[in-house]
Amino acid sequence: MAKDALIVIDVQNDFCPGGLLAVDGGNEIIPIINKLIMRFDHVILTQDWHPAGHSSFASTHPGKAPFETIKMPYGEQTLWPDHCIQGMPGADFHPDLHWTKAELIVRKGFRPHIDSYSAFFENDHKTPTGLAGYLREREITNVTFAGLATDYCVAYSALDAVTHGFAADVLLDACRAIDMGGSLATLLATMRKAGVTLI
Ligand code: VGL
Ligand code: ZN
Repeated sequence: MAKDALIVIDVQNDFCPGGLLAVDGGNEIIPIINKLIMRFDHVILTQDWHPAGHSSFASTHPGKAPFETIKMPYGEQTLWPDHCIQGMPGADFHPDLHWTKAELIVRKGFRPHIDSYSAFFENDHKTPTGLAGYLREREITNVTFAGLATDYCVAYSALDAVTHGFAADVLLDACRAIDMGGSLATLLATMRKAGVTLI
């Protein structure tokens, strides 16, 4: 029998209006996500969780500005404004998010030299977060994604879920995108092709 979990991606202050890497309308999805949290038996949250001076921050690379890209040993990396620094208010869940029901919080992006968009793997696509093993041990087969941002952490998480053999849905009304250089359209097409169900 299918067993479902809701995975709420990065609904943190820094990704909401007023935050350091604000996603347009990021706070608008919170009431929808709160309803989903009530409906699902199993809820998992993720938290972008960077040490200060993280290699994905433009400020760490002299002469680089946010939203430029650089080559890292694991491939192209977009540089971001400093955001979601461990223990800072910007890394907290948004105060309106009803997060207390969560059974697991997965933190990612804590290795200084590698970024992590996906809840399953770091951006080298090799270093696991442990989430796949957790879901398998819990016998969860279907995962539904909501949160921020559609075209980064949500998309990469959904794609990796399918790679791991989970059925993956993305509730687009419960997500908002960064949408840089057509990234939203690209990632929506990539997800569709990979077998992610976009709702
Ligand atoms: C994210 C950029 C950098 C996300 C995290 O949660 O989508 N995007 N770090
Ligand atoms: Zn980040």
